[in-house]
Amino acid sequence: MFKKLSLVLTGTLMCLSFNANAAETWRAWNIHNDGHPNTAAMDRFSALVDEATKGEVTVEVFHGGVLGNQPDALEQVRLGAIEIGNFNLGPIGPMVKEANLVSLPFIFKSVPHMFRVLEGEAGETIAAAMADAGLQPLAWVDAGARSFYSQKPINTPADVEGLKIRVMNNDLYTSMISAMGGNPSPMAFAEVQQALKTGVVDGAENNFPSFKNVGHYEVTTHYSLSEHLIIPECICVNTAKFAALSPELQTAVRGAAEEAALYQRELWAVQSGQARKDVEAAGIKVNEIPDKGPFQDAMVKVYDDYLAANPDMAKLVEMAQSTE
Ligand code: BDP
Repeated sequence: MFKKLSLVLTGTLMCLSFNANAAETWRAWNIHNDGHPNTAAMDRFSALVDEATKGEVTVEVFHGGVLGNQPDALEQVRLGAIEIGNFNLGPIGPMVKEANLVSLPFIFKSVPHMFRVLEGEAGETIAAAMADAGLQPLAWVDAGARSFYSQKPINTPADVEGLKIRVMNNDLYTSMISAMGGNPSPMAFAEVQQALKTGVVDGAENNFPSFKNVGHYEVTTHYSLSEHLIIPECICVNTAKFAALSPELQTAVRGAAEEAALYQRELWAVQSGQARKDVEAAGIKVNEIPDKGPFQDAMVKVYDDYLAANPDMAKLVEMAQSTE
């Protein structure tokens, strides 16, 4: 009798530990620090996944880019060494051609327009290509519009002439700066503040929350509302890891990502306005650029060269431009 009971108990314990081993722990990459909307949204995502999967999937978020710079982290997710993260589609463009649609300057009229494009056929094409490349998007995240900042106001493309401007890693951004007569300098996000401070670069470009969160506003004086890029972000997971989950767990994790993304968009709406106020209070001069026409004209060459080299992208460009 005792023997039997102990056998049953051992069996039960073995099952329990088997289940514990089967539970997934995912490492999540996030480049931002506390105080940035995406950091709060990724923490919320982690809590939502825990709740929705009853602890079967655990997401441990590493903030502040401690798991590496963005292009490296993206490669890690593709390989499955990091499972998931909040990524900007800018550095994904060089890996997934279709994702580069969003890195064409002025391709979107506004953030709502960007989301309409992503929710349509163009977005499906981009998501499918990303998943094929190992980066499955679970939800799209808002990253506002990117504008230039430097030690002087920029009102026309001619003001960029001769300036060394930091950009993210993507040939479209180097072409964009070159088309205005500037010198593009691709560089990891973590290095930008020091580069601005020491004059290694004369300027950079980003949205208000990122401009504020990592202190770029402390080492520049003017933020010029060129809004030349509206680049979405994603919560993206290693495709194979996601596919290996049961259908129920996939639904739970996707639902958590969608809810966290909606939360992010709400936070973004409030905190990007607040970030602008904060940097202005700290002395940053913000200048509107009422006529963006000259910037858009300067980009004609960027589009021409890009489409000549990537004729298969014309359809996606057309889809985005014809989306109301
Ligand atoms: C921020 C993005 C982040 C980028 C960063 C950059 O959220 O993913 O790495 O810009 O400029 O706005 O590198």
